[in-house]
Amino acid sequence: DERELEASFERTIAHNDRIEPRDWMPDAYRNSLIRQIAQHAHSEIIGMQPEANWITRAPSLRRKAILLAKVQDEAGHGLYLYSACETLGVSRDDLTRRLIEGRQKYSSIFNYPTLSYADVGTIGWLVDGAAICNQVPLCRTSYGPYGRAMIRICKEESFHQRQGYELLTTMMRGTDEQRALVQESVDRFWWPALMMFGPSDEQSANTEQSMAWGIKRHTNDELRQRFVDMTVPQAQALGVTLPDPDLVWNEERGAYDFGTPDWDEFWAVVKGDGPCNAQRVAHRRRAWDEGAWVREAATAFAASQQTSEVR
Ligand code: FAQ
Repeated sequence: DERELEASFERTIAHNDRIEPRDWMPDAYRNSLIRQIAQHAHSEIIGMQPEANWITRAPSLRRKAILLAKVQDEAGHGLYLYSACETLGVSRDDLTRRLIEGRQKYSSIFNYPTLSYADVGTIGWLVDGAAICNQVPLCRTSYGPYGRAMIRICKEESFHQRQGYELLTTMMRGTDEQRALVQESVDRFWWPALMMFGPSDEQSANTEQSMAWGIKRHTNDELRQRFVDMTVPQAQALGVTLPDPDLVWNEERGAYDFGTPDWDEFWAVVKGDGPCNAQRVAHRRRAWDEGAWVREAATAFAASQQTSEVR
């Protein structure tokens, strides 16, 4: 009966074992997973746009090949994640509709524009760097299909992070103008990258329950701190300044102190008022509409195959 099933679910969570698609789970657990995995999938797909903006203007064949591969990887991540989400009983079509109708979110970071080629490097270094920090613990999330998708995604994100850092290293060894482009790009992306981890723990509505269910393994602030501590030495090695006057090593804590992100800006972007929100969603909607004939043709073909099998 229901009580027995619930007790079995709680035992699985307490043992840090995995919940699998056919297992019983509370509706709230299922819905919270759909919310988080769908947002994550949407982020990967919408996240293709800012970098794709530079594919046709890559400075060399080598850079173009790297960038193409990276943007294609993001599409793949979106597809693994939509598949993981479908195991919870929602269809990809439905999820895409929720995105283009503004009923589901995607990461705030992709609502900022990419203004120079240095942004390709900065996104790899900081945005993929933040994504790795957030996603490595998600490999141990309590829902099996999500955790398994994360393993492969994290390996690819590591490559993305390295290519970004390598691009910036090359520019920093170049001309004064190139160094200025890198610094300007880092100045724009630093705070939005910190916001990727979500609101502060006091403002985070979902963290407590998600931690209790083993969906999340760390709080937003813990991961933000980990990211700062990991990134400061990399900034020093690169020779760029992070735009935070309060950033200072705290001997006692064995960690960096840092300033407070502009949370008003964060909530405005989350609610749809960032610099590129309208453009990003409109582009996704256009791609969806223009792809309608492909979906219809595929469905008609599948149906005709079924009829011929019956015959
Ligand atoms: N943007 O209660 P919490 C990538 C929402 S990496 C927009 O703390 P939670 C790789 C949140 O949904 C980026 N909304 O929420 C890549 C909630 O609203 P809701 C994707 C945000 O879930 C690189 C409300 O605020 N990664 O794509 C954001 O416990 C380069 C309150 O927040 C993931 O999605 C935000 N930054 O913690 C691709 C990782 N932060 O849902 C292309 C998986 C919070 O109640 C190029 N997700 N909100 O309506 C997570 O780890 C979590 O969902 C958090 C948020 C940490 C994002």
